[in-house]
Amino acid sequence: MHATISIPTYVKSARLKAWVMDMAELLKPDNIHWCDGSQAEYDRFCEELVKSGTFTKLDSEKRPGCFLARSDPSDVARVEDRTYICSVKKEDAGPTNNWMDPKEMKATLGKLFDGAMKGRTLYVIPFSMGPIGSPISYIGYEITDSLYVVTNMKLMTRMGRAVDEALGDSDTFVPCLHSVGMPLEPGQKDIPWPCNPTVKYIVHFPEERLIWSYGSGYGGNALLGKKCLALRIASVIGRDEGWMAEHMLILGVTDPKGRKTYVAAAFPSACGKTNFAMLIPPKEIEGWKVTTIGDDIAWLKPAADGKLYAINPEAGYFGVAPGTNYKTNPNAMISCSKNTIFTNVALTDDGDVWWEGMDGEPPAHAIDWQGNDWTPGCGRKAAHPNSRFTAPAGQNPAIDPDWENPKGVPISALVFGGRRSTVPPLVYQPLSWAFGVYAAATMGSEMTAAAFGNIGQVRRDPMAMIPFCGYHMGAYFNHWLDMGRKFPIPPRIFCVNWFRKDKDGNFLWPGYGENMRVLKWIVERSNGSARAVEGPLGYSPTYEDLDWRGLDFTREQFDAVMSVDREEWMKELVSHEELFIKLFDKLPKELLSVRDLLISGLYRSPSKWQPPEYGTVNS
Ligand code: O2Y
Ligand code: MN
Repeated sequence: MHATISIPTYVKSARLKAWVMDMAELLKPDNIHWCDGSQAEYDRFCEELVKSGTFTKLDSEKRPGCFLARSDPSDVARVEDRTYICSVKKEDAGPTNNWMDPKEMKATLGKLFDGAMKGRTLYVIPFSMGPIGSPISYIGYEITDSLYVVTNMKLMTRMGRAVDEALGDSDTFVPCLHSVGMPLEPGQKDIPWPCNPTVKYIVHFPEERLIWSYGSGYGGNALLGKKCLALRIASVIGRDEGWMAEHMLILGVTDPKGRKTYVAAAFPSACGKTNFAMLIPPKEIEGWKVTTIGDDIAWLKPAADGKLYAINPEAGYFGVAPGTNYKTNPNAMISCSKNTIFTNVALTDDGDVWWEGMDGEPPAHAIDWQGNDWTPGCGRKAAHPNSRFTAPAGQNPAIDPDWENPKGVPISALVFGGRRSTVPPLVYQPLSWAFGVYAAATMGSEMTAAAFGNIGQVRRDPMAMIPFCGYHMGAYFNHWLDMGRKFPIPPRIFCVNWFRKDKDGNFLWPGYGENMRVLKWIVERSNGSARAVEGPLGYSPTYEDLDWRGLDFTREQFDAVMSVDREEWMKELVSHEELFIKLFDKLPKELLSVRDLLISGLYRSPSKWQPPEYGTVNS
């Protein structure tokens, strides 16, 4: 006996109704629930999750409206090796994506999904990526058997009846199918974190704009609006429609005269992206303020006024907890102080949460992310390194007043940064859009964990999009070059590196709030008011061009973090070859010319270049 569907009368889309009915027939759930997205529904679901043991309610004074979930130890992060782009032709997915023939993949997954929701409830989640009704937004529908996913989607997206009403009788939505891959036999008791410990598939069909995810209940594998829709599928839609879906934060900078400049910035995972999105300027940089539009994803569209407009398609933060504290990111700490779902952090004896790197002393005792007793010095981490808080974006004290503006905000600068202990300087501005695309295409990060290779080895992560581009990376570079031709004056491109170290392994730049000094120069430069000198990589500030009020940072220190070493850069440019050879069939050959120009620029400069003292050159 399987469930019958009762589709709300306000649901009008024939395609949507047919898809849900087909899926229900395949998945064979015991019950079906169409989410209305109301607070009452969310509260009821949280109560159910507490009863089933998935959620622990936290202390209502210390963390009002907050819950803690512990995942299965086999299900703690995005699984890149199980993520597929199933384009019709293999060459369209490119060499940086896993690929399988879509028919073959559908046959494999069709068998897994057959009866996958037996003993469970099928939830239909209507969601909008971006403000409901914005011309830049996109509607998705996620079918899932995980109530944890439903509650997280409520915080991360605009979800519920208003989306059904906005869709009306249109057929334009992205169907997203998700199952934890653990059907229940009659009488079988459920477990707090159902998943399939051995079989996981995160699959995208770009031509059909369709997503199928099986076996995992965690983060980017299961909250399908985020990486799957808003990046992998949206990057394909953007390529086809002339816009860009990017792995970028968006922030607003207000200067002392009240003028606002918006900046979008791409950093690979583990480079302090959320901290930069919520940066608090040092008090000495008087009158400057940073506000947040988004911390992870930007949709960027050219508008009729010749400018590039951006929205944050998300409505919440799925932020990494360890290392977040009132020094590194006070705004994130306040964002997750209430109405938040925590996943895989530690539970303290007084009903609060704790993670490594939180302010103050560690608790004398806690329950760790696996549900075991934990004490300081026990030799284990209390929180999983990829533990998360899911918090509503509106709780960020620095949220920008225009974060839900359906028009988006005009972007003046695009910033790219990797994690490199040597080679790239603190900041520079490539000479042109094409030089900027080259720099972004070749950005990389040194491994901090052995997940992808040897520690210290550089992993190329073009535009921080390697795990998230839904098509061939070479074609993606071409799309970037094309986009630059759409504007009378394209946004300025900048490269930053907060992570350069000296010979003894000490960071050369203090980072965090001090990054405001670099951001201020970027903003002033984008608005045409900051000076720069031309060097081998492009334009750079001199020591005099950065605002040093409140920071003791000498000219020697500045030279050390800004220098460009010809030998190092020659090796760097040679190492780009590996990526270019990999992508050669679709690589825009313009990028090879840019590299030639960079090589000749390096030869024309001193072997160790640093920004000259102001006044010694024309600037
Ligand atoms: O492991 C996951 O599922 C989360 S990954 C993630 C979450 C929020 C923002 N960015 C990322 C990322 O990997 O870039
Ligand atoms: Mn991310």
